[in-house]
Amino acid sequence: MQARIPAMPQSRLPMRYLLLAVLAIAALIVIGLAIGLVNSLLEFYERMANLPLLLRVPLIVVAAAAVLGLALLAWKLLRPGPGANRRSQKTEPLDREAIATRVAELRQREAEAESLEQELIELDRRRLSGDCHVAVFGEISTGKSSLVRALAADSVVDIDVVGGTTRWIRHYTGTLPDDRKLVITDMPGSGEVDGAQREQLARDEALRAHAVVYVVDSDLTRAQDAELRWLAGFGKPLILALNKIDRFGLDERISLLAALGERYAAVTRAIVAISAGGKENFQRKLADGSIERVVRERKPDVGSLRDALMEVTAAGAEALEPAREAAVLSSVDQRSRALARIVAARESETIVQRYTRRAVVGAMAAVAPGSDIIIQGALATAMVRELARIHEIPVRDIDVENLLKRLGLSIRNTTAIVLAIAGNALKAFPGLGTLGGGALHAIAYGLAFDSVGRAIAMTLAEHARLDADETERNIRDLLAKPSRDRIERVAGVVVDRLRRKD
Ligand SMILES: Nc1nc2c(ncn2[C@@H]2O[C@H](COP(=O)(O)OP(=O)(O)OP(=O)(O)O)[C@@H](O)[C@H]2O)c(=O)[nH]1
Ligand SMILES: [Mg+2]
Repeated sequence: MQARIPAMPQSRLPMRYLLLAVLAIAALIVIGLAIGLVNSLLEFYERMANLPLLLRVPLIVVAAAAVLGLALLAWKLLRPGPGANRRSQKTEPLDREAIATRVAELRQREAEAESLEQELIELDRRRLSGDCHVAVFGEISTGKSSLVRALAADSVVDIDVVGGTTRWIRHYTGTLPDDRKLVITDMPGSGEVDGAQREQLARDEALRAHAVVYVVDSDLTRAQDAELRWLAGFGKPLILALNKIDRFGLDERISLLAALGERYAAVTRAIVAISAGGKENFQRKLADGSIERVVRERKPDVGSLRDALMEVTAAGAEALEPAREAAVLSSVDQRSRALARIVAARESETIVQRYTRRAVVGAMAAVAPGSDIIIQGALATAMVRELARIHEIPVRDIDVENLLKRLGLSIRNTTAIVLAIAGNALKAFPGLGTLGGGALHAIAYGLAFDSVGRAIAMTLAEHARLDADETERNIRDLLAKPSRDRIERVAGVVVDRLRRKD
């Protein structure tokens, strides 16, 4: 700050002249080029006009084809790829119906989607109630409960010096100076050690409210800054309340508020300084000379916050509903996508296991099991199709075919490695070694098939398409370090099969 002020004006003067000179030269060059271009165009036009028609027409056709070809090439190079398409899908406005459908589907797939369903029911319930909800949010012990009590004077609210006093979400009714009622929510504080679950509870509730009061009792920490900006991102009215101002002197108060204003005016609707009250301890000297410790309620001073609340909720719950709904839907959308990914991973595991089992059994039935079965096998195709369906990714037959062809080649190149792993598996599991070469091949084949399935599932989950390069990389990784669990499972199928044969 200091260095910027004195030196700048003088040192800037010669720079400006230099800049002006450079600009003037650049302007002259541009004008010269433009004149040259116009001249060339006119000359070209004249020469074309002088050409006989028989020569002129083919020239025009060739030029038009060249321009068209160039445009097509540009379109091919610049058009957004499938990945970009998928990304833009995510920024589309949230579709309530699509989200509800996904949640219902997840419920059918036995996913833990009940809380998401409840969230949507609560969304409607609050809309129909017509109440205006204000959430009091902030880190532990910043004075949220004291503030709720000051705003909803008749309520009994838990207040304690010990952080983490409020453990559940509770609603109270407060009355504004213009007699309008607000449902005010007290909630657990964020930033509590081991309080991640309660913090999530509070964050979800903050999204359900029409407006949020973010309470701090000093300048914001990095974590508070991030939390405030996260809340602001939902576009709902957000008030920053600096609490416990009774602890600051007037100068300190003014400079703190100015600093907050500079940083957060753009993301909040109002920044207010308050004293929510709370309890104060002091000592009193009695007539007999003894000292008595007294705890008494501090007188709250929350007028500026009441005014700010009156202003931000003036339009009423209905007007604030779209932003509230968008916030809740965005949360449900994110959570349901995350859950869908978990369910897809779980279902993929089952599918890969099922098909690997079938493939191993098939391979043992064949005379000389080899990697070609992976390429051509109807089993592999069916597995890819099922995996794609689970990940909700449409795939064309030709894409599946091409992918399997390519993976078959790469598996063939790694057959030696797979056989070596299978050989080690035979050694690692006593008794397997006596099963002979057929068993070795079957285990190798099972491991390869299992790796293909897993690699495809991983690629679909991460890239949302059948990316051959990525799948090959995943296969290599999986084959490089097959887990004991996988080897055991594949070997188990082989042993089981052989026993049955016996
Ligand atoms: N000096 C001062 N202390 C306050 C004020 N408001 C609250 N406090 C004190 O801050 C401490 C925490 O108050 P609570 O209202 O329980 O804070 P909370 O944010 O609800 O805390 P948790 O529920 O534990 O997250 C208590 O000791 C209050 O007495 C205030 O305006 N000034
Ligand atoms: Mg509390």
